[in-house]
Amino acid sequence: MHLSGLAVAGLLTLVNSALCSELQTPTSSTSATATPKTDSNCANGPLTRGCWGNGFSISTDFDTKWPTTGRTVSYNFEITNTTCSPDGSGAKICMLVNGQYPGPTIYANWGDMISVTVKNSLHDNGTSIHWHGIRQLNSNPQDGVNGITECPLAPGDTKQYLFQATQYGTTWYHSHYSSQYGDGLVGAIVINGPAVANYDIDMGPYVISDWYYQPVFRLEEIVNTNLQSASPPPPGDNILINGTNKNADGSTGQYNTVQLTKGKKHRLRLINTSVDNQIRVSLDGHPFTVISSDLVPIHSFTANWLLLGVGQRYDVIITANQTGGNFWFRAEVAGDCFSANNGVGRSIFTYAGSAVATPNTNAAAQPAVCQDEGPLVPWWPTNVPSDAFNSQVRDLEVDINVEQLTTNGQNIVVWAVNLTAIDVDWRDPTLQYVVQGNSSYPHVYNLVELPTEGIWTYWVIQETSGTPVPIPHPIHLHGHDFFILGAKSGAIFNKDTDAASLNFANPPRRDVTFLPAGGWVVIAFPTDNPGAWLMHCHIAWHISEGLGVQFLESKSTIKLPDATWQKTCANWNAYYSGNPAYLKTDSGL
Ligand SMILES: *[C@@H]1O[C@H](CO)[C@@H](O)[C@H](O)[C@H]1NC(C)=O
Ligand SMILES: *[C@@H]1O[C@H](CO)[C@@H](O)[C@H](O)[C@H]1NC(C)=O
Ligand SMILES: *[C@@H]1O[C@H](CO)[C@@H](O)[C@H](O)[C@H]1NC(C)=O
Ligand SMILES: *[C@@H]1O[C@H](CO)[C@@H](O)[C@H](O)[C@H]1NC(C)=O
Ligand SMILES: *[C@@H]1O[C@H](CO)[C@@H](O)[C@H](O)[C@H]1NC(C)=O
Ligand SMILES: *[C@@H]1O[C@H](CO)[C@@H](O)[C@H](O)[C@H]1NC(C)=O
Ligand SMILES: *[C@@H]1O[C@H](CO)[C@@H](O)[C@H](O)[C@H]1NC(C)=O
Ligand SMILES: [Cu+2]
Repeated sequence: MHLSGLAVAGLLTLVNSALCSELQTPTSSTSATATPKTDSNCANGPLTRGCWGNGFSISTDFDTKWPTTGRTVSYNFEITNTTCSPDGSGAKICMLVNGQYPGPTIYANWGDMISVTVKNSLHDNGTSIHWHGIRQLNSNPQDGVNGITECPLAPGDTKQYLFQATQYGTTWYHSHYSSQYGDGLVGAIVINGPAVANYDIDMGPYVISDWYYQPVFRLEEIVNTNLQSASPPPPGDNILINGTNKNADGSTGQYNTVQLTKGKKHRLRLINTSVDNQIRVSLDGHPFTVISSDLVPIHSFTANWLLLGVGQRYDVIITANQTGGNFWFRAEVAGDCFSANNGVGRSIFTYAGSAVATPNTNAAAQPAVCQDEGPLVPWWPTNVPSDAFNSQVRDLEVDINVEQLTTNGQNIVVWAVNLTAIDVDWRDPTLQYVVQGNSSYPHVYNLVELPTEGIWTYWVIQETSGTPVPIPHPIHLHGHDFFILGAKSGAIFNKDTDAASLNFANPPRRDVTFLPAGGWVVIAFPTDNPGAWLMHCHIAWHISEGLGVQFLESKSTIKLPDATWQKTCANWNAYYSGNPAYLKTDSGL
């Protein structure tokens, strides 16, 4: 389906060295004849998006080098329990940042420090805010995962998160307090930096999400009841595009509208903030040129439809080369990913000079393969060593399993990684164990120690064949991007026969990937960031039900939390012990 522009291994070196000049012509290609120029000499602009300045460019290895800008961008977030009605269908309880859905967008430049002061003004819930995809190099206590890297913020409490943007591109933030983000506690993060292709206009984030009319804590109960009888979770009620849509029968709400300028190239930052549903998106008459997957710049390819797993992002360039008029932007649940929704997502893209009107455009033919898009060839090439694979690879089996959840004493059906369902104790986050030098982690912390820094680790994530509900899972890792060496649906990984099919040469790299239905995915990441890092399915219901594992990496060199961090725990413990009514009923994540 996809036309791979530059993704030919043999061209890699040439393309890298010729990059800056290549990007100076608005119409692409001709890299072979262009005169190479050093990256550090040019500034970023519409015709030189590969450049950044001060010695940094798209060809910088952002694992080892990033600007130090001396600048801190600061935001204040107040989280409230309120009501909202993004598609006009009637008010529901929402938990929002500064009363907005989606929450305010965080803007920063590559290398900036980002400071967000979060105040929890909820009445009856704690909260913790995770900065999805941010590497948090040597800043593990800022990762915002209650029960692992911090205690939740008690109602009334405030916490400052402070971290550096060592990568650039498009990402998002969300609550990690059970399924709380499903009630609207999400927002976009845009980190300006270089890009692999030129564009004129940055249209900013475009947040796409499933939407439910019932409060998320009630939905979780329904999901759990259904799962006991192997019934699917309830379908979503709608799909919102940048926070709005008409309702399913079109009687309320409004379409989001976007203006295109004829002849210009527009960058759109697609983000999937769903809780359950995988969604495909498309803009009629305008193929997407995909320039990054998650926070990783890639060799561009074009696609009419893009499948976004929960948490995934694609940055795309749209060339406004039609004569004018109105075009449908479509967001539809991917039925082939076992997703279901009562509504479809629609918005309208209108050329400047044309009046906004209902489009009469037709959709491109939709593919139906539930897997990551591709080819995803990272711009900065990284080869994963293959020699240590066989000796170091370890299995993490994913299955539906009956476990005794310690929190509520009920025998409920849960998802599990390595046949243990993760279940954290908000009062005793993993980092507290590290501070206390206590290595008696509860079994349900599902903790895997990675004591050796500076090596590659390899993981086979396998959905076992006994699983009664083989469905794809969007797997997300904190603290690292992972490299995806291979994946296959409906099969058990066999080291002897499948290892040879794995791709170690500049494999796809990102922070969320699909574990295909009933099959396997093999990932690798280097231990280069000490901390306690959660890896989990990003379907909110599944991580609530325990589909997660945590890596405790190089615990002896983790930057330990300070007194302010301990105060958050003291406040939480005082709140929680006095409020037995709000006992947690799920993994807590
Ligand atoms: C939100 O407000 C409703 C209605 O007052 C209340 O029942 C609910 O417990 C509140 N939830 C939180 C998290 O504060
Ligand atoms: C969070 O708040 C909701 C009400 O909005 C309540 O139903 C739920 O029990 C609370 N959960 C926790 C764990 O605080
Ligand atoms: C989506 O909404 C945000 C404001 O919430 C805005 O900054 C952004 O430009 C919008 N995206 C598009 C593509 O219009
Ligand atoms: C968002 O992710 C969910 C869950 O993985 C998926 O069902 C949905 O299709 C994705 N949305 C888009 C726009 O791809
Ligand atoms: C518009 O540009 C796209 C590339 O983004 C190209 O595939 C398409 O053929 C062009 N369409 C027209 C009408 O020129
Ligand atoms: C270590 O943690 C375990 C599990 O929470 C606890 O039972 C034990 O008392 C702790 N040990 C110390 C010395 O704090
Ligand atoms: C999986 O769980 C088993 C039993 O608890 C444990 O022995 C094994 O080390 C775990 N696997 C990994 C990769 O930690
Ligand atoms: Cu899942």
